[in-house]
Amino acid sequence: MKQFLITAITSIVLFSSCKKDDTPEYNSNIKAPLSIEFDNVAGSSDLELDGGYKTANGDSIYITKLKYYVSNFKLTRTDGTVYTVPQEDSYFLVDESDEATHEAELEIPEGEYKTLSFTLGVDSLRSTMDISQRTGVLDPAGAGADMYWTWNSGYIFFKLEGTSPQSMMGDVMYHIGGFGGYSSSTINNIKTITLDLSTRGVPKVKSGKQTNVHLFVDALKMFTGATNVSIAANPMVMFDPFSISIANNYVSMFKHDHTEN
Ligand SMILES: [Cu+2]
Repeated sequence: MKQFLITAITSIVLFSSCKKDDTPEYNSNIKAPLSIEFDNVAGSSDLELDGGYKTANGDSIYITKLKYYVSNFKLTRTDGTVYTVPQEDSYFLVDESDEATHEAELEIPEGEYKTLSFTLGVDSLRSTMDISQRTGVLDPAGAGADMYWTWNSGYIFFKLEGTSPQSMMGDVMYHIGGFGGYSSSTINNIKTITLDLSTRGVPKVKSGKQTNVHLFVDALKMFTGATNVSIAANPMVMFDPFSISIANNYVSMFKHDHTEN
């Protein structure tokens, strides 16, 4: 009887201590899926191709194309340690016209993460690598074909095209790139984006489930910030010093909206 009581009490204690522990156990040796969703918007509206929008300057724009590279993902755990996604698995080309490209699928160690950081564009190291190291979305003869300047051997990081009544020729074209070139005196528009994930839902990454960090990307931010962009004055910007002002504006287009845990 005494033996039975001890066993019973022990199992109650074990059972209840097990039940009380409702924080999920993470194993940082196990990798689990985390998707980063790039949900393109235009101000407070969802972005639709051929949709008409107003810029901060009051200009009208009909956006027909929006594409940009995101790469070099890094995540900081709630305990402050950092996980860097292996570089080969870290290049994505978001294309508004192709739904399948709106999520960057990552595999990262189980855990809770408070900060997300990534490059908007393609880092200079990869930009100058042999063509054999630039495959998939970086293949200038394939998926990256309209995102590469052969004359400049560099990627277009961000491309927005459309039409506007404020443009003298009707078209608008913003092709923003510039990795710094082979000498440091050329345009460098590589931007690092860092987003706090702690206030709108910390992702709890665990194997056996899909976790999604949902970002809003406001394309109209390229027209406003330190420089208000007038379409009449700058309907076409490519590899040009004014691209620096546009890139300084569009760094603020990313916002963490929520997380699906
Ligand atoms: Cu969502």
